[in-house]
Parts: sequence; structure tokens; C-alpha cells
Amino acid sequence: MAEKINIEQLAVAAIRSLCIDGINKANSGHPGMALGSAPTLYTLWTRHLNANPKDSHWINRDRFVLSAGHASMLLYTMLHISGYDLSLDELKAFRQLGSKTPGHPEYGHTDGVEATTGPLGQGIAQAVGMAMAEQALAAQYLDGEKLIDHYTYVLSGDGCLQEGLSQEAISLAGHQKLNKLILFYDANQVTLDGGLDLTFSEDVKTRFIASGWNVLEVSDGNDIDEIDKAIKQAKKSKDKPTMIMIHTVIGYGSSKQGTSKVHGSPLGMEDGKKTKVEAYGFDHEEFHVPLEVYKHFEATFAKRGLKHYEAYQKLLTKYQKSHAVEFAKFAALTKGDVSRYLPEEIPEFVSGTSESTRNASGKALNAYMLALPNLIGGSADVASSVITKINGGTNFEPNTRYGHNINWGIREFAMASAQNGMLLHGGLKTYVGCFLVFADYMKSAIRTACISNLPAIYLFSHDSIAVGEDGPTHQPIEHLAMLRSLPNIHVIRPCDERETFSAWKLALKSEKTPTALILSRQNLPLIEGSSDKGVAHGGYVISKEKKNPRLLIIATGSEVSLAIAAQKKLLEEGIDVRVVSMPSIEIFNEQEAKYRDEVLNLPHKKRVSLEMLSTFGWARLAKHNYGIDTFGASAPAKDTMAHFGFTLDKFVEFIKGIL
Ligand SMILES: Cc1ncc(C[n+]2csc(CCOP(=O)(O)OP(=O)(O)O)c2C)c(N)n1
Repeated sequence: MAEKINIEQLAVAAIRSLCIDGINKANSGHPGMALGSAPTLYTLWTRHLNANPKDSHWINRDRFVLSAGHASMLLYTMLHISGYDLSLDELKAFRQLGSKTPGHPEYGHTDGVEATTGPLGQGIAQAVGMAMAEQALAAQYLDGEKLIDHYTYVLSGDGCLQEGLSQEAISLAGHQKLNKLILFYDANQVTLDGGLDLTFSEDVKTRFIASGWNVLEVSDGNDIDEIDKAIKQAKKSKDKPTMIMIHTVIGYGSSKQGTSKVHGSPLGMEDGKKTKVEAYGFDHEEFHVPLEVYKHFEATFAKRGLKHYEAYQKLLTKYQKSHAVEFAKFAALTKGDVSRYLPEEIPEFVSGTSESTRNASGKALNAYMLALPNLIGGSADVASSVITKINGGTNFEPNTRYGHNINWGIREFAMASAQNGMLLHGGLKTYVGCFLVFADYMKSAIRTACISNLPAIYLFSHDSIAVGEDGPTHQPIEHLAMLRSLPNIHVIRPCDERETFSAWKLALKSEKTPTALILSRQNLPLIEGSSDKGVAHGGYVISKEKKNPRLLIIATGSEVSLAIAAQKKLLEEGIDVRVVSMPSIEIFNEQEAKYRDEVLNLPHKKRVSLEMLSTFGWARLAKHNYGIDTFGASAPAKDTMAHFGFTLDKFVEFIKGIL
């Protein structure tokens, strides 16, 4: 390619070349899709995306999510060239310790990265959540469509579309008519192991159409005008999200183009140089970006973004004048500042009452909803079982976007992942719910929330074998251990109504840590010693010893009342014990050692944990662990509990055995 190339071709060549250089230098990374999809992102950035790199958190910016997170070098290159806070040196440090350019995009780590991606499929679901948040937020304010009105773009490969999660998300987006969501499908016919003929024969276009999407096609992924035309058309959609299938060549221009060999291996110096010079007409030293390319991005992307940004600032000033109260609310809530709305005190509760913690959670949700106008959420078709509805509230639907009740359908994974997207968007407080046993379906999305520091809220009810008749498939055993093993999560299993209100308050106050509330199906008595402050400490003495405790029982949730009953019975026989309620091990571990030692005032060998779930993990806190390390059984709850030893007599016997 000897002839002179125009600025657009030059820019695309520079983008591709930087991708080659970054991956070569790291000797690690995925050039395949980066080279194939470079023109798509070039077109999006220079002709459509509205954002301001100088204020990259501007609430009304367009969102772009790289669902195919392995093509991270392409995203970093776009962010660098378009003026985000990402230097060329950072691109040179691709995939190195401490760099801002980790192997896969990490939200909060790199300026301009909108979502943590890499686990395939999750980017699509997060983008769906962002598009939902955009619609919800616009509807929650008077004339809110002035405040929030933007597009959400997402780039997916074959991998994301093969993941089951993508179909959950696509189906949901079609049903919700998220017309401002635009998905680019990099259709390069290749995945990691080889050609698509190995694994994927479905008609992807028909699949999207069947799910309620518009489908457009770009026959040549190098044709900027063709891509541009498709985006323009997609933006006109009034009632459907749009998928643009773009035919690209994996590893475009390299000697291994069109094959899986270029999916995830650096080109190497020789092929890299040859590809840059011969295929792209780009004969420069490594990591060179011609000045005119930077200027071109300034004149297109940055200029357009700034124009929109400045117009928005003017609009905000006007809005502030005409809608002072609404504006104050918008300003506070889009900063995530809920403290001024949330009551510090929890209600008074009447002794002698009994309530399941799932019901208590429903009451707490409805109480806090009155104070927190941007609370929105729902469940995966178990709203009446997990008690996730806002009473008298409207459903979030295409014609009632102001509704706060989301019917997620039976799509747990997409629900959890889309919640991440909603939180990433900003402006909303969210929660999602399902049975604890199905937390596994959501696991990877929960993990992403933890990595991304998102204050997601999970309501997990039916929290033990006390589910009864539904049997082992519906009785959680190892699930609490699984959740607790995640870094950066608060798992809270309240023991009564009071603790549940406290747990909800903590969840709503959290800014960077997800919270899982573990809720009972069965009624639990209000416990005299339960305390709001105690929950805030994660664990506390809920029922003190008489004088000199010989043992210390640490219980959570529904087992706290059993522990207290055992304490009473043991005392009758002259055995003094202390009972600690430990709704959240993680929060307890965050307390000062002095406090922890005061609560757990006996040595490890004199402590007993009591939880009607797997004992896994409890050995760290107590030598003796009373729990269930097999699967459950189908029977009425009372019989199941008796069968597994969760009766007063059996537990007391166990304690005596220790002594
Ligand atoms: C959930 C998940 N499974 C597996 C992987 C490993 N992986 C990364 S990329 C990839 C292939 C993706 O194919 P495609 O989306 O077509 O990307 P391309 O080959 O075009 O780069 C695989 C299997 C992953 N990142 N996430």
C-alpha cells in the first residue's frame, strides 16, 4: 500500500499499530479482535460517541462497554488517543503490575473504562443495565429527559453471544424495548479454539429479531461510512434495541488474519512491522501516533463531546432555576449521596412478635423507599416469595419508566449483571432478589460487583433447609460459604425484624461494597437483645452469660433463637454460656481487635458456631461447628430440621458432649 492514505485511514492504521505494539511489548494480549474492530470504534468515537474526557464521569455521557474485554488494548488505545487520562507510557506498560492498562478493563482503575469486563457475556448484560438506568433515571425527574438522554453502546464478539447470559440479557432488552441500546457484533467467524464451524451454527440475526431487536448488517468492517450509516439508523430506533452485525477479519492485515492463531497471541516484531507497513501503510517507529491523528480526534470526538457537554451545563443551570427542588435531589442522588435521605434510627419493634426476615426485609424496603426516591429493584420471578415489591408501586416497563418495581423474569445471571450496569450508570440505588440457592446462577456477576466496588444489594431468601418440602435442590448448604469467600462483600444474615432493618440500612449506606442479605422463609421471634448498633458491628453479645461462661455460642439468622433457647436450658442444668449474634462475619472482622476480643471473650476451643448451613469457614472463629455438610432432604420443614439435628434437645446434647 504505497499510495497516500487519508486521515481516517491514517487514524485507523495508528490505532491498529498501537494495538500491535502494546501487545508485542507485553508479549501477551489479544490482537485478533482489536485489529478487526478498530474501524468500528474509530467510527463510533469520531462520529457519534458523546463524552467529555475532561469530565469522564459526566452523568449524561454516552456509555461504551467493551463486552469482549480481551480486546482491552483497543479500548486503551481509543481512550489514549481521544484524550482520556491514559498516557502513552501506560499503553507501553500494558498488562504490567501497577499499570492503568490491566489485562482486561477494570472499572474504577482506568479513566474512561465504563465497566469491568472479560468474563464473556457480562458486558452485554451490564450495558443492558445501563440502558435501563438511563430510561429509569430520565423518568424519575420532572422533565427528566432533559437531564438524562444518551445512548449505550456495546461491542461483543462471538464469545459473548455464545454465553447463555447474553441471551438472558438480549431477551430482557428486547422485552424492555431499550431503543437506545446499540450492540456491535464483531462477526469474525473465529473464537479462541478455531473457526465457528466447531461450535456455533445458529442464525444470530434471526435470534436477535426473535428477541425483539432491530438487526442491521455491515458487510465490510473496514468501511467507515457503512458503519456510520448503520449507527445513524440504529439511533433512530423508537422501540427496539439494535444489533449491528459487522463482518470483520480477525487480526486484520497480519499474516495469520482470519484464523484463531491471531486471537490471543502477539504478532511478534517481524509480523507486526510487516502488517503495519504493508497492510496499513503505516511506517513508523513503535508506539508512534502522528500528531494529525491526535488533532483529528480533537476536532471530531473531543469537539463534539465538549459542545454537548457545554450545552448540558447550560441546560442544568436553567433546570436548576425552573426546578430547584428536583435539581437538588438530582445533584445529591447522582453523587450517590444517600445519607441526607436515610433515617439514622430504625423503628421500635414490639416484643413477643414473630416475623420471617424475608417479610421484615419487605417492610424495611418499603420504609426506606419513602426516604430514598431513587430506590429501584425487583426479583427473578419470585417477588411474592422473596418480598421484593414496593407496595403500590408501578412496574418498570416501556410505558411506565418511572416505575420502581422491576420484573426481571427468570434470568438471575442477567439480573445481577444488569444491576452492575445500573449502578455503573449512576443515579440509582438498586436491589435484586432470588432464593439463596440460586445465588450460584449469579455468582460471576456478584464477583464482578465485588471487583468493581459496586454497592449492589442482593436479597436472598429461603436461606436454609427450613425451606422444607422443596428438597435438596432448593435448600442452600454451601451458599453462604461461597458468598463469604468473596473479597469485598458484606454478607448479612439477620436474626429478626430489628436486625433486618439494620441490615438494610447498612446495605443502603454502602458505597463501595456489595451487600447480600440472607433471609428466612420461616417466622423468627423478635429477640429482646437484638440491636441496631450490634449489627453495625457485625457481631455482638445478644444474650449475656449469667456469670462465668464455660462456652460461647456464635449463631446467625434463624439459629440465634435456638442458641438462646439452648442457653436457657443449659443454665437450668448449671451450665453458663454466652450467645453472640454474628449477622456479618465480614463486618465483625472490620472492627478493632479490642471490640472483637470483648465479644468473643473465650478462647477458640471454647467456642461453638451454630448455623443451619455448611460449616465451611466457621473453623476460623470456633473450634466446634454445628451445621450441615451434606445436601438437605425433602420433607416438611419441622421434620427436615429435626432430621438434621436442629432441635433444642439435639443441640443441647451436642453442647454437653463438648463439655
Ligand atoms: C466466560 C468466559 N469464558 C471463557 C473466556 C476465555 N476466552 C476469552 S476470549 C475467548 C474467545 C472469544 O471469542 P470471540 O468473542 O469471537 O473473540 P475473538 O476470537 O474474535 O477475539 C475465550 C473463550 C472468557 N474470557 N470468559
